Amino acid sequence: MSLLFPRLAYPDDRLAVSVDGRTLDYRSLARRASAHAAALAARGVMPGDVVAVAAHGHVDTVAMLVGNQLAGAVSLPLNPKLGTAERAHVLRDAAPACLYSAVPDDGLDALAPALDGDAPAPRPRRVDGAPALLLYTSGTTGAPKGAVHSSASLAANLDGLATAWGLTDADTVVHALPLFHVHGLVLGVFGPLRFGGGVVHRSKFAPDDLARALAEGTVLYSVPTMMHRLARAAASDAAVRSALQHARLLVCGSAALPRPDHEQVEALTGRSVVERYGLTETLIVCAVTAASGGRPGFVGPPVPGVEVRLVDDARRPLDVHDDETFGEVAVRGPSVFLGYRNRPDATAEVLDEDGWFYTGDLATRSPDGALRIVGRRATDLIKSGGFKVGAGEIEACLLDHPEVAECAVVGRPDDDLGEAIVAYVVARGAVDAAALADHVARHLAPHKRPRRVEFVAELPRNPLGKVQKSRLP
Ligand code: MCA
Ligand code: AMP
Repeated sequence: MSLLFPRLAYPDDRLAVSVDGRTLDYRSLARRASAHAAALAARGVMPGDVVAVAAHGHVDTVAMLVGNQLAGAVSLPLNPKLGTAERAHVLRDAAPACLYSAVPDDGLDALAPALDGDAPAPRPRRVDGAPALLLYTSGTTGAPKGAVHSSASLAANLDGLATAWGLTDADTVVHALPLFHVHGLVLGVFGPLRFGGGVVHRSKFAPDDLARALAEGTVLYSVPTMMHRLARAAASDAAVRSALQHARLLVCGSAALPRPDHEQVEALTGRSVVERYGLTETLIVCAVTAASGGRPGFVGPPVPGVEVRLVDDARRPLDVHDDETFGEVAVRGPSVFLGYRNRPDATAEVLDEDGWFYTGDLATRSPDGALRIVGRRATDLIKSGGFKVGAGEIEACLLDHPEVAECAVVGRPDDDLGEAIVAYVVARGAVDAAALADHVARHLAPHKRPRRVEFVAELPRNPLGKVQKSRLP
C-alpha cells in the first residue's frame, strides 16, 4: 500500500475517530484534514517544514495531524501540559513553521485550525522515507531529544502489528493514552486509520469510563498503570469486568506489566493480556501475538519486519535462546527512526553504520524467540506510569530552585506507577515537598514531578565527590 491512510482516499461513513463522544467518520475526517492541508499550503508551509499541534484529546487534533501528513509536513505533537522550560526547549529545537491547537487559549499562543473549508483534497502523499513525525523523548541527562520518523517507518511497523494482532477494518481501538507519544498516537490513532478501522479515545483515564468506551470497540491499548487500575476496578465493578471480558484483545505496553496484574485480570475475566515492547526511536520491537495469548513476563517475538539481536557489552551478537543469558536488545529494520533532530552526536551513540539501534534494554530470549525484558543499562532512566523520564533533567530543574542546594533523583518501585519519581534534596532553607513538585510540574511537565521528596543533610558521595545513588536511604 503506498498511502499511509488508504481509506481516506475513498472515504465513507465508517467511524474513524471518536474523542469524548465527538465523532468523525472517514468522510468528515478526510474533508477536515484536506482543509487543514490547504490552509498550510496557503500559509506557504512547504513539505518538510515542521508543523506543531497541541495534542489535546480532541477529534480536530487528529484531523490536523492527518492533514499535516497529506501536506508532507513534519508533525510535532506537543504535550499541552508541558512546562515553560521544556516547551521553550522543544520549540527552539524543532523550530516549527506554525503551531496549531484545537482548543483555544492554553497559554500556547497557537493558531486556531481552519477545518471547515471545502478545499479540494490535495493529491495524497505517498509513503516515503522523508521525515513525517517528530517526537521528543527523554535521555538520562540533558533536555529531551527529537526522534524523527518517516511515513515509511510508521507504515512498516503498523503493518507488522496488524499481522501480529490480526487487526482489520472491523476493529475499533479504545484507549485513553496521551496523543503525543508513539503509544497513543502512532499505535492508537495512526494504526486504526491505516487499517481502515476506528479509534475511540478518552482524553482522561478513568477505569469505569474507559470500560464504557470499550463497549464500543474491540481492542484495548493500555499502559501497566491503567491495566493495574482496571484490574482493581474489575474486582468490584461488574461493568468493568464485562467490558474486559468482551474485548477481542487486551494489549499493554510502555513498561512491564507485573505478574500480579496479569493474574488478576485473568482470574476476574478469564482473559489474558498481551504485552508488547518498543521505544520512541524504534517503534514496536516485539509483540505477543493474538494467537498465542498473554504470557506474564514476556513481550513476545519480534514484530514482523523487525530484526532483533541480543548483544554483549562490546555489541557482539549473542546466539542464545535459553531464556537465561541476557544481553542488550539491538534492533534493525524499516521502523527504526532516522535520527535525533539536530543531534548527530547522540544519534551516532545509539545507531551504528549497519543500521542497528542499541536500546539500552537488557533481555533474555526463549527457544521460541520470545523476549523477556530483565532490566536496562541506564539506572538514570525512570519509567513512571509508562512515561520515560530522565533523572538528570529533573535534577537540573530542581537545582534551579533557589532553596535546593543539592539533589539526586531516582525511580523507586511502585505498585501503581511501576516506578515513582523520588527526589533526595539538600535544602538551603525552608521549602516543602509540594512546592518542589509544583516547581518541576511548572517547568517540565506534571508527570515529571517527584511523587516523594526526602530531605537529607547530605548526599552519599564517593571519594571523587560523585553522588552514589545506590547508597541513598
Ligand atoms: C497533578 N497534576 C498537576 C500537579 N499534580 N498539575 C500541575 N502541577 C502539579 N503539581 C495534574 C496532572 O496534570 C493531571 O491532570 C492530574 O493532576 C493527575 O496527574 P497525575 O497524578 O500525574 O496522573 P496519574 O494518575 O499518575 O496518571 C496515570 C496515567 C498516566 C493516566 C496512567 O501516567 C499516563 O497517561 N500514562 C501514559 C504514558 C504513555 O502513554 N506512555 C507512552 C510512551 P489531568 O488529569 O488534567 O491530565 S512510551 C512509548 O510510546 C513506547 C514506544 C511504548 O513502548 O509505548
Ligand atoms: P519510550 O522512550 O518512552 O518510548 O520508552 C521506551 C522504553 O520503555 C524501553 O526502552 C523500555 O525500557 C520500556 N518498555 C516499553 N515497553 C515495555 C514492556 N512491554 N516491558 C518492559 N519495558 C518496556
